[in-house]
Amino acid sequence: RTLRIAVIGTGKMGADHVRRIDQVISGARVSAVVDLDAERAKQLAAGIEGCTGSGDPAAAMATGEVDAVLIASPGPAHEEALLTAFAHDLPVLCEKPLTPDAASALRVMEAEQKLGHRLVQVGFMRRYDAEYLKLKALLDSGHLGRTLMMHNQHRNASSPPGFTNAMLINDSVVHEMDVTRWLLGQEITAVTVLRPRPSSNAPAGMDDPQLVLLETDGGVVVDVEINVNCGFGYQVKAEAVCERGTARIGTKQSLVTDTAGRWGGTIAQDFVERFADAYDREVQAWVDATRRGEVTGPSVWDGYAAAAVCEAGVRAQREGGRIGVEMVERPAFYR
Ligand code: ISE
Repeated sequence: RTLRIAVIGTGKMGADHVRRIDQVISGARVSAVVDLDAERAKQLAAGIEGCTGSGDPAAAMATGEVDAVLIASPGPAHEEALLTAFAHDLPVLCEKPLTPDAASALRVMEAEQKLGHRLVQVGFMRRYDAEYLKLKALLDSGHLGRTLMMHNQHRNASSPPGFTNAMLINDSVVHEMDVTRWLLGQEITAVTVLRPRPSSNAPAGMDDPQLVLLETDGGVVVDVEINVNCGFGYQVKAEAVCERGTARIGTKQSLVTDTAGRWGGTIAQDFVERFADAYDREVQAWVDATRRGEVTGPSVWDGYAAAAVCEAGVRAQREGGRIGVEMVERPAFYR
């Protein structure tokens, strides 16, 4: 039966997911959209058959007209929405970050364990990106030997209004924290943050770019250039340095032109464009699993682990030096 989805939050990501479920994904439809700005929700709903728009997530989840929930509101609103979904036993795809800090992520983890079954897939979409999947398969195959280091570049054309140093970690570098854990199958144990002089493109009060160093319990060292006002476009690159070679992604040049004495191509301008296929695959996988009565993909444990690393990252920004990650032990429930 067609899955009826409530989408909570209709900002850049939420609106894109509404379009995706409505036009790209099979086996599901958007039955409700919810936004603090109820007018915005109603406008969006008006374009979709059988869809209602409103301003209250709890009321939307209580109607009995919803089979699953996609949470795309800002991070600080996630915990309440997740706990409400749990109360109605509704499967959830929750955009990253799971919650903005480790304590709240831990509360969500405890609530899900109390239910006795998993309900949440966390929206770490890079795990569904074709290039990242190839890199993971290669590293898992062992052909290059053990991974020793990873170099990452994470660049945005510009940061949205209100973006802060903490969000640079919690909203942006959180992706590298998750893919590091996923690619290597290791936990991150320490974070160090270095700051060059800020770019004159950086908004007042924000230090951009920054260099974030992660260390793992398997002895791998990972660097991340986070650079969210680079001006020229959206770029995510990663290179694994292994014992018998290196592997690089994000350098793809799908169309190269030669004209008027120059050669070149284009650069994606934002994550909605760069990761469009990954989001499609992620949401389709969630819908398919939900219809089978299963929960797959990144779990609340992954969301919690990333939040714990973020917390160390934000402390490293504020206090300087190398900050150890504090994490509870992985519950058997998430093994
Ligand atoms: C945004 O929230 C994302 O998730 C993007 O993937 C990231 O590149 C961007 O920096 C974040 O603000």
